[in-house]
Amino acid sequence: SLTKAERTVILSMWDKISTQADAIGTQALERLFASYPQTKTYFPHFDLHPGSAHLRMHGAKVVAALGEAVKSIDNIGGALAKLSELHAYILRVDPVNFKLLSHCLLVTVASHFPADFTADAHTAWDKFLSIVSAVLTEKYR
Ligand code: HNI
Repeated sequence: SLTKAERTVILSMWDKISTQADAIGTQALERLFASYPQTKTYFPHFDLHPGSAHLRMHGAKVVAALGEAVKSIDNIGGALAKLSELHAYILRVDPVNFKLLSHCLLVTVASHFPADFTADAHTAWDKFLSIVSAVLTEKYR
């Protein structure tokens, strides 16, 4: 779990991230679909061209969910319980894809806030995204 120092890093960087939430979500998805095109198979009903309305809407939703996790950083499982059921029982996204999206989110945050993205911040975000991914994949069987 996150140390007190790691929570502090996440909470303080979130203040900045939330001002650019939609752009960060959209860009992370653009990186996901460009670098790992196999992930596009989960979105046959979306227009996945860079900057499309679907990408922007979905990017905003993903980052809003991360914001809920940040707000409930001591109870991420509770905050994302509904989403966990959606991804496990309805969407059935293979868990390997969470590592790919987490990586793209990490790179996007780093590229927006290079000065904040120290090695310690990198560690904190990597752990936070692993916890979120573990919650969203824990109901698989
Ligand atoms: Ni995910 C829907 C959040 C990882 C495929 N996803 C959502 C929604 C949120 C969300 C929020 C919208 C729910 C709703 O409408 O009620 N997804 C997250 C988060 C992560 C994540 C926070 C990890 C950090 N999702 C993934 C991954 C994939 C994925 C790795 C597949 C590559 N998600 C989907 C699909 C949908 C979805 C598919 C449904 C899209 C739609 O609107 O039809």
